[in-house]
Amino acid sequence: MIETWRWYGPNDPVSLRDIRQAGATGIVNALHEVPVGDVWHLEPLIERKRIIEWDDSVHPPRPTGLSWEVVESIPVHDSIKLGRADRDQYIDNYIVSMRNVASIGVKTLVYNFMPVVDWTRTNLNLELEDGARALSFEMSEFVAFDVFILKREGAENDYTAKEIEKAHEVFLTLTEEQKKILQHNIIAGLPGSFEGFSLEEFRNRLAEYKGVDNDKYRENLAYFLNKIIPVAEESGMRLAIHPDDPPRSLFGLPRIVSTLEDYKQILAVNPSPANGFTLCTGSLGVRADNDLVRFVKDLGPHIHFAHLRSVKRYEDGSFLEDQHLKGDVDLYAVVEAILEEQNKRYCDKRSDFRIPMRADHGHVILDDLDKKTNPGYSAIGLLKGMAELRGMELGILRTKKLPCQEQK
Ligand code: DNO
Repeated sequence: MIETWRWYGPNDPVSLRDIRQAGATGIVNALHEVPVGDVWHLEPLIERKRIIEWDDSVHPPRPTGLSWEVVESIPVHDSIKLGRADRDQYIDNYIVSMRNVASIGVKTLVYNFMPVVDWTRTNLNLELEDGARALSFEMSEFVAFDVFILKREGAENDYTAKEIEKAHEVFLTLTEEQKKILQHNIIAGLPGSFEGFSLEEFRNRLAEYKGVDNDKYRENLAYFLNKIIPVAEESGMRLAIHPDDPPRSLFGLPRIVSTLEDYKQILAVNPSPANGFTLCTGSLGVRADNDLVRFVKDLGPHIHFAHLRSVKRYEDGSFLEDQHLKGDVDLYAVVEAILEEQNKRYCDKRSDFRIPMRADHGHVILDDLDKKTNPGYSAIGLLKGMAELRGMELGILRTKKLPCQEQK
């Protein structure tokens, strides 16, 4: 696999040097500063690529040894998601951005089709027994926010009486400060999600999705895909849609990238090799009925990127982001399946036989506990996860008989 690392750009507290020392060779980056819907112009892309790939603190500048492998993500404008009359203009912008990204040599593009909220957690600082801090999603806190803080119309119909009762108990224990933090965690936008809202803005945004059910939403995605897949093909790009995180409906919104069936429907829009997926094991792994090895076996040639992390699932739908090799996701089995897929590609002489992966979200541990870090993206926790995954990959490659062995 190609070991990549998500870097948030020049303001990321994790430096490119840190990333090199962690052993990654690929960078995952985005122009986070560009507003959703605007074009990503060539100059800032070239500049960003230069910063990533060239160290000019020395003269003459020398290569950093890092290459910009993946763009994650160019966000998709609401007009496209909602199928509004002005969507073509935003799709045209998207296409210009894609061409610009391809022209600087970045060929893997992540995007998502989650409505209104991107990845969602209730707690960004859950203290674990050993003092480490983790991200988690507590169902009753989420329901408490939806029903008692946001007071979304009809919210109570989306939950069982028991869930609402439990959420009410939780709500009553929350201080004003805790309510604010909960609201902030859920709707203020996590890193990489591009947008954040106030309560009022959030209500308005949700209102726009009234009447957009999964079928309609799928049509809107298909319309978008039918326009961008030919562009990806022409420019040698691989599209990698990111799954819903968590993989179930939130706030009564449509959700169409949560299961293997969903992935297959996306592929059915156009089976082009360019039409592909991010296998995010932590997002998909929140559902016990998602068999992740099956995803790799059934969709193998279309898996263009892997986010590797694990979650611990709870009965009521809550989950905790666990250590990479702990929790309920069997990453050993997933990595083994990915290596088999790589081997098939190698036998088939595909030039993209090495699948980029990144250790996704680590715990905040050691010195990072005293630092300001991006939720999920503190250096030492990610370094630990990546080192564990790297060792596991090597172990599998050394012991497994693969028909076209050489795939490093
Ligand atoms: C969280 C990430 C998301 C993801 C985007 C993709 O860590 O998995 O931010 O990158 O949803 O568009």
